[in-house]
Amino acid sequence: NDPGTTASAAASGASATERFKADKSSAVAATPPERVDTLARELLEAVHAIVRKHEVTYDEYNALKAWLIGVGQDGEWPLFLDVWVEHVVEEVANSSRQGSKGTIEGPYYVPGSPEFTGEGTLPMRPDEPGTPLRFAGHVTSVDGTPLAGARVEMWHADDDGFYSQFAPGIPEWNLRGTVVTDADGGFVIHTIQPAPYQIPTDGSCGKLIAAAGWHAWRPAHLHLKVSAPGHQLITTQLYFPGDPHNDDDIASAVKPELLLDVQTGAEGNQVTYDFVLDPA
Ligand code: MBD
Ligand code: FE
Repeated sequence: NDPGTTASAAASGASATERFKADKSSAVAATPPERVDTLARELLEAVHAIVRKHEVTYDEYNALKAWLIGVGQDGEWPLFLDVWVEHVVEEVANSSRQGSKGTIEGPYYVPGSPEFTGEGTLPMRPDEPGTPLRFAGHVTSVDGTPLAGARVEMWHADDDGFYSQFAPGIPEWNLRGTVVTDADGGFVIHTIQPAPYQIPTDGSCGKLIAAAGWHAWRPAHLHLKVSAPGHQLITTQLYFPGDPHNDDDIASAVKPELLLDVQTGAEGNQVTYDFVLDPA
């Protein structure tokens, strides 16, 4: 990336916060008061118990207060919550699913990416760096019925670990696209293989990571949403074998079922992965 167009935590955080407000903040009105009472009270009680157990000092309390203020100012609430909380929400939400496993969405999904039918290439720059990847598969129902007209949306970071619409200087729909399955439920997506990804280190989440002595890495990953009429939508991510961070993802979002079996070749890499959807 050019100097001067380098992504900052505050800029990508502001974009992620606006994205969330536009797409998802309507959930607030739908939470009944009994649930708010129970959940907010138990969360606060858990905090009180930690303060007592560890005899938290005023200095530590003020450090927490300063940090929480910073998370909001940097727009990093979507990042913080999706990295450290969403994986448990996903586990609870999808525990009874019979079909393909899913995992967290993360903060960088944008609905409405360019569509193609059957086979196509994600929008990318003419000189897009990275190893070419052919990703193919089928979408079926849990009873084995092929699902024609299913939608497979894919989005992922570029070779520098940046997402279009959240980092500056990248074309709007770069490495984001939607393929509609053919009559057999099949699809083929051509893209480039993403690189391991570090969450922004120059914002409040990065400060927490540094202060705690953690690392900021996620393994390289493809994000997907797979949907078909009458079926449950699957939000998932797929990972590449041998990535050093498959075992210590900062976002705890890797599952064994989500590891790809990639074939390497002179023309690039190839992989197949099928999606099985539960009835709605
Ligand atoms: C990502 O790219 C991501 O997938 C998650 C879950 C959190 C931060 C950045
Ligand atoms: Fe991601």
